[in-house]
Amino acid sequence: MVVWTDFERATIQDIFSKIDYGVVGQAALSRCLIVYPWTQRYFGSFGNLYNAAAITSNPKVAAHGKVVMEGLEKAVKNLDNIKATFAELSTLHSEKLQVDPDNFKLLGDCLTIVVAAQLGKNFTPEVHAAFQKFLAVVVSSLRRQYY
Ligand code: ZNH
Repeated sequence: MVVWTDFERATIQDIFSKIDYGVVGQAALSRCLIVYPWTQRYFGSFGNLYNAAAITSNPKVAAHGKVVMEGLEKAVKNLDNIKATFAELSTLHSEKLQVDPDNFKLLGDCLTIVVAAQLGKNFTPEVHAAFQKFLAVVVSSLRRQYY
């Protein structure tokens, strides 16, 4: 079982209360699709992902970025039960979407960059560590239904 300190709980909740899911989700998913273009293979129905300008102005990318952030919000609200919270989502990514689970870490790293840029000097080493731990638990929970 994952144990969270009061500081970690407060930090994760604080980050999610401050960020705009639409802005951050769009930026993180766009970054992932640009920096790791092979991740585009899962988004064949999203239309034009031809270059960075097309990706960052694609409304489906923006909408999906927000959906991912709303998914993460469920984890924030269930910090003591992330694995169970994400059981269904893990099965969906494994069996239906067939997303290579290594991509969860890549998207998580892109999200860290965007959050760091938004928080500026408030993104201290301690805040980074708490956020990184949160993402690690999220990634391992999303991997859980893969075999
Ligand atoms: Zn994912 C979907 C979340 C990652 C791909 N996703 C999805 C959803 C959600 C999510 C919530 C919706 C579901 C339903 O509908 O039910 N994701 C998520 C999260 C994460 C992720 C939280 C981490 C962080 N994904 C991911 C990645 C990828 C993906 C990495 C690749 C690369 N997803 C996906 C897809 C889909 C999803 C493809 C479907 C979309 C549509 O719309 O179709």
